[in-house]
Amino acid sequence: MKKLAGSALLVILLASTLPAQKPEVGVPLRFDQYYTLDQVYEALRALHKAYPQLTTLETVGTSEEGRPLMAMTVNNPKTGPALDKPGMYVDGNMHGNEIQGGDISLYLLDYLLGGYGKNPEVTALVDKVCFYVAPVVNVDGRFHFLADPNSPDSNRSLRIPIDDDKDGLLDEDGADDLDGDGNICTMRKKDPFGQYKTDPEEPRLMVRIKPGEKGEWTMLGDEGIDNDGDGRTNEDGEGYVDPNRNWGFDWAPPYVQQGSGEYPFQGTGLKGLAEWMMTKTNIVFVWTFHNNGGMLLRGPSRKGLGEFPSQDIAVYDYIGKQGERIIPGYRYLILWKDLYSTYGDSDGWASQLMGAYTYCAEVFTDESHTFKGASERPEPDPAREEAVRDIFSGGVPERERLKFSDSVVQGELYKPWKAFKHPVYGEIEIGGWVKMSTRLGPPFMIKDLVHRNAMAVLFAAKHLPEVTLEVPEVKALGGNLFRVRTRLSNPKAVPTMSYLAQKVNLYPKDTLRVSGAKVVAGGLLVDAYRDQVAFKKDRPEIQFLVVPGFGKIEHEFLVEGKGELVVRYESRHGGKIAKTVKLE
Ligand SMILES: [Ca+2]
Ligand SMILES: [Ca+2]
Ligand SMILES: [Ca+2]
Ligand SMILES: [Ca+2]
Ligand SMILES: [Zn+2]
Repeated sequence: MKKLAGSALLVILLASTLPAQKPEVGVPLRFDQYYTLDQVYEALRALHKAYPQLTTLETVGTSEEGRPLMAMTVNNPKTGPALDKPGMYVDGNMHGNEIQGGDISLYLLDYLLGGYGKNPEVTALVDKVCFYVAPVVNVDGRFHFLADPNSPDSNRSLRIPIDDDKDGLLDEDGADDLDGDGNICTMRKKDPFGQYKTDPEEPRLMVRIKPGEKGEWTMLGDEGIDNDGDGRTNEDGEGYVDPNRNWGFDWAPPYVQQGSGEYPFQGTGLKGLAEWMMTKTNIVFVWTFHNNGGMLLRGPSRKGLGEFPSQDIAVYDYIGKQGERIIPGYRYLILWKDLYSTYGDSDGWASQLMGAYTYCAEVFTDESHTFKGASERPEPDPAREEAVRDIFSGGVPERERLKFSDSVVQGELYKPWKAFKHPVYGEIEIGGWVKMSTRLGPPFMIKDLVHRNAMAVLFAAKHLPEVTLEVPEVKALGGNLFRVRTRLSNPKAVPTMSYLAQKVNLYPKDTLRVSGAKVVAGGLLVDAYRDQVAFKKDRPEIQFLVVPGFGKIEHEFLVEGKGELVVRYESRHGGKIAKTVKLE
């Protein structure tokens, strides 16, 4: 062995004994692993540092445990202030364990900012649209899900202690990582009178026995002990306040809607976010990322809220069906009808109180962890395709997911059963699906998922209203009298105000104002060929209107005067435009 100088030896020793340095988060961001909460913050700061002109980074709320809820605005100030452009709002990770939304949001930001000035489509979009992105809504949830032992389904809640079992104690008995492997897995016990037996096709799985069959196992639920000695195990874990049942529209108490919290917007971060959103009056789309099942859901969240106006459904269908094509395997569905009814969710709040078009994307499909070759797949059954209600029962069986784990990620998703001595149950076994399974694709799948979901958002963003104002006619009628016709047109799918917002008179419609001359009469031009005008009786110089999707709206004014006439259009969702014409 070659003799090493003392200092060189020391370096080698240090390198081999110290833990690897956490790689710094730099731009462009990487999507080969899920970001921890700290890395999400770092990534947002890195994006802001790299693109200071195009971004604003704000803390819009503070969580129960004091963590900042951060949101980034992407707007090019050279093409106008943010509020003068149609707004696209995106958030993710409202449920603490549904972490992909955070990564999709970061990808969207990185893609927009990195592509600006390079890709003409992206450049045009950033110049036209204002993006509001809150990658992680449940910051405490993301932190704890990744840092603490969990199952794929735990740590969804806001960190508001709730006495779930009404015993006077708060969050006194959550699941426990008995074997210290960082996962909350499942407990089973050998029991000749148990209700389960070993799956004959897959010895790691258990199946329920049929009447007359001999049992082999009793399933004891999530890993854990009875922390408070009340005879029940894991009956009161953290929360539970469901951040997507705590919004202030159509909220219902917990005895009607489980997990709704003690009152609407009890979540401090959630409240801050909602208040911030309310100031962004230009938000047209609210796109929220959850997991899982491969669904692009639109409202209403409850049947009792009534169906959306048909013109709005046309918009939802147009965007939703294109989303299905961009993200293979995803289905565009209706929340209450195809999934379940919910009270107090963010979709209802955003569509009914902000007048936004709202999609809830349940990302990650069972199909993506299937283990069937193309020739092994059953022919599509048209009857099943019709029955979208069967979406959960039609999932990929555990056996198949286990084969996927074995062969595609070398067993990483499932812990083999291992003996454990439980203080109450005695000799048991612990094993099953690990935290980073089931709802979350393994890291090699992240990039495809974040890219396709971000592209569905971009398709919607491309269909935000793009209003043009023309003055096709200034006709002298003699004296100082002129006939002026205006045309507002929009070649995109989305109108400048949702029909739901119009129906409930949620906020003032768009305005078209004529100034610089006396407006004698003015109104909607119903038929340009026959000169039919629906004249507005009072204040004809201000017209209230909505520019439809893929359409136009025309007005006619009779004005008296000379010189310059100014026509000004203002809209929450359609921007601001002014045009000057000469009366001569
Ligand atoms: Ca309790
Ligand atoms: Ca464990
Ligand atoms: Ca207990
Ligand atoms: Ca426990
Ligand atoms: Zn969710």
